[in-house]
Amino acid sequence: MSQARISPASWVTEIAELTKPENIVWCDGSQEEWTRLTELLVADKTLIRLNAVARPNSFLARTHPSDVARVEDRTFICSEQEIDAGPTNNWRQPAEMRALLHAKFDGAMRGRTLYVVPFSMGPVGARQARYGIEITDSAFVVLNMHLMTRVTPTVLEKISEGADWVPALHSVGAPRFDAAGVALGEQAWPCNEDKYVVQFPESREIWSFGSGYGGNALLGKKCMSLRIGSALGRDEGWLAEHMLLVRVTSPMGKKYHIAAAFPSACGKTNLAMLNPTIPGWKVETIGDDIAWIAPDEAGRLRAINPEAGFFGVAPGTGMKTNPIAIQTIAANTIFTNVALTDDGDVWWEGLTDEAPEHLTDWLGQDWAPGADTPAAHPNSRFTVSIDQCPIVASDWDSSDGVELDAILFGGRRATNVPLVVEARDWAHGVFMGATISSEQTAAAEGVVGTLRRDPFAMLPFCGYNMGDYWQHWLNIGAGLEATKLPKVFQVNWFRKNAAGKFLWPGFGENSRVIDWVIRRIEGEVAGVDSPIGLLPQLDELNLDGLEIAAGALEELFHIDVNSWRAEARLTEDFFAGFGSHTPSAMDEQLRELERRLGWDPIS
Ligand code: OXD
Ligand code: MN
Repeated sequence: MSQARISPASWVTEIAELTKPENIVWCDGSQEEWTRLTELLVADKTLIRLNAVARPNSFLARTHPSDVARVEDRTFICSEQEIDAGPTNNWRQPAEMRALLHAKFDGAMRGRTLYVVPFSMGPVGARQARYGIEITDSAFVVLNMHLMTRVTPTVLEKISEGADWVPALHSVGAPRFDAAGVALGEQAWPCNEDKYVVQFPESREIWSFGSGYGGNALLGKKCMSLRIGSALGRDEGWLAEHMLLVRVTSPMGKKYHIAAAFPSACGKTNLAMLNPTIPGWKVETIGDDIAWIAPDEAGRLRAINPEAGFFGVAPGTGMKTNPIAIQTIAANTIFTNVALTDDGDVWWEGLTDEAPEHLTDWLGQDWAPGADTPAAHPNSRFTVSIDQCPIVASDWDSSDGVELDAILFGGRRATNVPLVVEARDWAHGVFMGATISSEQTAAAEGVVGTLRRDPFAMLPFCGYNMGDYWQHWLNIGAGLEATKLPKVFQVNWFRKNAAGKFLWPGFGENSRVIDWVIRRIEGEVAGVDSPIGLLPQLDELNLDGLEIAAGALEELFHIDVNSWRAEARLTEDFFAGFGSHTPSAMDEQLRELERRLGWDPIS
């Protein structure tokens, strides 16, 4: 459980004594701070200022080639009991990890500035907001936190009035001097080969060492909003989810709110900025990565996006795939590991059909079309404030959040999973979330290959035992009236035909699936029962103006009973991995699926 905390000032003093920085700066999230730190980082070559006409107030950073992504194998959940971290997390005994981290952080900031960044996840003062203070020795992290969170001294006032907060300590792990004061030299992108991203879910603390990149270092995101957030949600009766959040307005002018969980790199940002191809529909963005969902006084689930920015994957983002994202990043954006054009702008694979004739790639090397390596790193990113999104909902940061009407679960499945299927009830929806998966390799149609399971798209982000997390989802539903719960659907944009071609065009055409989801909410269409849930009758889908190959629609909804039986076997093994922590309701759902597949399981 959360312990009473020392004051932020005492914590900063304690950490400064351990890390021994040259100086301490308390950050306020102001424009002046942005200007000062960007100038500092341009001067020391951490940032390249982009062409001010093409991309005003925007910057490019190139990381060390070894510091380019989240480090899941170096991410730890240090609960007191190993079983509370569960089989999907790396666990270390907290005292052992604390001792190890103290040794790592001892002197880690010598010669550097220690920045204190007070931040809020969610609107300051909102019921669902939670506060944190990140200590970091990276000015680059401070700038990214400006865009991704609400950095403001008001958080310190709230804390002094008694609000709880999460201490989040970060160091790139590259001191400029050793203990004897001997200069160690400065790397272009300081980081450490030995990395630790550590969450202590009981004491709600984060310690991150060795990386300056993304989710490893911007501690408000995955570490606080998901790993610590999920543990808070378990104890306080709410849900911290890896979900986008959108408002959809129908041609009748009625507004609906949808949250959707997809594993990383399955198009969450694209769906969050959906450009509907069917006339009369409108989508407004509320969030693209994380939703905090809590029951309200009326017994409905309400959601907020705790973040304030997007940390989006650049490659594949172009005018054809996501024109809204392209408009969003027209200015005031930090790019990481994308390519640089000769006129000082950015480029990545998929931004345009053809690459410029010459680029400087993400490693700083000359690059020309036809090169063996991509110009931008596949996990290169843009960081930008959500305010810049042209379709952001005007009340995206309302303290009240939005009432959820539907929850979607999606994976990247070449086989088996239909374009859309509705859960029979909440427990069946939890089963759908628990069994999200993607094929490890593109398996042939009708054959289930090795499945990479990513339950609720939370595999790397759940701060406690995944089996207990499923039970928590069940409990949330059981505590509310069934008619007030959002409807749950499974979607799959990625099903392929036997020749390996996508059956569904995706992107803006996914609005046709949303249209069906909403007509189900309104009870305007009946669907048709199937062993795996309620499917659309084909004539219930709005396909006006869509060119789709003959037979593709039937294939998109085909339920191959043998493949589903094989999949049920894999699910059985998967559930077995959580032992007694698999809720009995999940085993019952599996039995029910098997029964509906007309299969008498040999158990
Ligand atoms: C992300 C991720 O960066 O899920 O959002 O990896
Ligand atoms: Mn994500």
